Amino acid sequence: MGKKQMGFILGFLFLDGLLLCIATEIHFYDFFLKEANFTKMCSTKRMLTVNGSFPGPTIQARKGDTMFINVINQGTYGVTIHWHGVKQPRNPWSDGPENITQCPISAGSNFTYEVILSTEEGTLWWHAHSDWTRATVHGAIVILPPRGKYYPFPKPYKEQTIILASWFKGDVMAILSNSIATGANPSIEDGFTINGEPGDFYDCSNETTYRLLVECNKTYLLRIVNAVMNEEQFLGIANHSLTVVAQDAAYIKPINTSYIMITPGQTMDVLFTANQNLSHYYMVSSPYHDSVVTFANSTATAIVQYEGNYSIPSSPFFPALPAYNDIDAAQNFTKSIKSLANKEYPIDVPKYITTKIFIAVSLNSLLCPNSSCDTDSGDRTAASLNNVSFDTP
Ligand SMILES: [Cu+2]
Repeated sequence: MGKKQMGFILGFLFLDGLLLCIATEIHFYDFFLKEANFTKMCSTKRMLTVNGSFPGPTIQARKGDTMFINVINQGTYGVTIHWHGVKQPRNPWSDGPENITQCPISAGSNFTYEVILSTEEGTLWWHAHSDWTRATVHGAIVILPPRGKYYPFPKPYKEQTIILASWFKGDVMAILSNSIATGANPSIEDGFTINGEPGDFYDCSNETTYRLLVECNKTYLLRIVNAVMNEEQFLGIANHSLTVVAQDAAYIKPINTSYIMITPGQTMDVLFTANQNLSHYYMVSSPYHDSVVTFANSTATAIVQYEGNYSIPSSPFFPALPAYNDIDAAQNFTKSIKSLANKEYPIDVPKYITTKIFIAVSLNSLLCPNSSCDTDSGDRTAASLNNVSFDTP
């Protein structure tokens, strides 16, 4: 696809008189931002993509490598791309937030990002960082261990990225600009997708449901990205237990569980073994929602399908996920996440604090002239830090 070539940097380190040779690689990708037609849930729309695909292309490197991604904007408005979770030490110029570290890449021009990997290892993702374009412009970043090293868990038979996303039948830019103009909340998504497909429970979606073919007794590594716009998600696979081994490109103490709860922007690496009877099993992603605000209460499905000869069930097995408002289930899962923090993967948490900073995060009312906004109060809601909101320049 966009990958052109690869180079090598050889670094030399003197340690206790030993000459160590560290090879890191340079990777080059081309991202063509362009509009494409997609039909889902019985309706067709034109939307911005990278290289015409939804989700966009996966980019892959090893820990410590550098990636150069040339973004060529063939769309109709300015966009930036953010490399979510890449720390980019001393390299904010390639971080991507629009109007924070760079101007938008205007239509008809290009910009080359230098994405420097340092401590990250596992799965991250990239997404547009302009308005709501990330709804359709996103993809996975796979960061393998350095050459000669391996995962701190048994080698999976195969790996698969699983990208959860929102699907809006309308144009996301129009939804956002309408919300800004009227002050009303933006309309909610029409559904959710797994690897670009809504699955059996949505209209006009049976034929395209994403299927993961598995071989009996083999173990698979799922690199899960929650690219959903605003909803946390519960995810599980019927009859199969999951083992979470990494989160946000950092290894954790393995968690055995029947479901995960993953927030928008979060990534998780999850192992599962195909150790059930030859059959079809639903992988289900549905929202976790603990407030009274309206949300898209619907379910995206994929099918984990065993290879071999057997009679196909009339309907795949369905997992028992927590109820959408099960706060205990969400918190119990989140509380079980602990850094791997062993000898080979140590962590360095500062223990002596010299300065305490209090930051109040809140949702406030922003007054509209003469209560003219299209909301119950006539004013709009806006998020703030220490009661200060933010306006892009
Ligand atoms: Cu992000």
